[in-house]
Amino acid sequence: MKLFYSPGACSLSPHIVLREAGLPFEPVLASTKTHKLQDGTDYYTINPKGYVPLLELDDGQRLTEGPAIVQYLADRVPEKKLAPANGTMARYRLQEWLNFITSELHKGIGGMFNPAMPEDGKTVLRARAASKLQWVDEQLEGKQYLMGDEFSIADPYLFTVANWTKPTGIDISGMKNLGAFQARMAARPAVQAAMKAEGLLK
Ligand SMILES: N[C@@H](CCC(=O)N[C@@H](CS)C(=O)NCC(=O)O)C(=O)O
Repeated sequence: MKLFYSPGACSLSPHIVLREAGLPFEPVLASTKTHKLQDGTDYYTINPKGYVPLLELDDGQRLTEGPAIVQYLADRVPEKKLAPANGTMARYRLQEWLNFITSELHKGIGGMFNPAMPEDGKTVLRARAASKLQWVDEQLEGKQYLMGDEFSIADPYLFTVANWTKPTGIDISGMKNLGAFQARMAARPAVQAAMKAEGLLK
């Protein structure tokens, strides 16, 4: 498989999941700024949507949308228990988290990276993201991970978007559970390996 990614972008989530899953893959850099691969290929010819992540399967099929990609990967290795079994209530709980992160956090926080976003807009997005993260912080009370004491594919997604609070100026210093979650995630070998591979860690 090939994972098309850009350093530190939302593609870090499936990148971590690939490493947690222990599945062989080739990371392919697709800059979100230039929309070009390192060999000059126009990324729109690979993903007409223009964005990362994209997972190219061994049979050539291409899968987009982070929440779909991470579920596909988890279902490839059920023995790793990265996601509850399909059809169970726990799976819907996982999907509840993935959808919350993608629609309520990812797009709001990510929007602040848009150079065309005016300062007023950033202020609104910052406050909105902070209140949603405050809610996440409350949900993490007494838990190691979003789904409880077991790691799941929702966790790298939250970790990735919560990392964006620093460059976007969202203050999470008072969110102790979220801070502890970020530190717990950062200590996982798969997270460190993915971050090193993306040049985010030495
Ligand atoms: N709906 C997509 C959104 C992916 C997305 O927003 N990717 C960003 C990076 S975090 C990107 O590649 N932006 C560049 C662009 O849209 O051209 C998903 O959840 O996978």
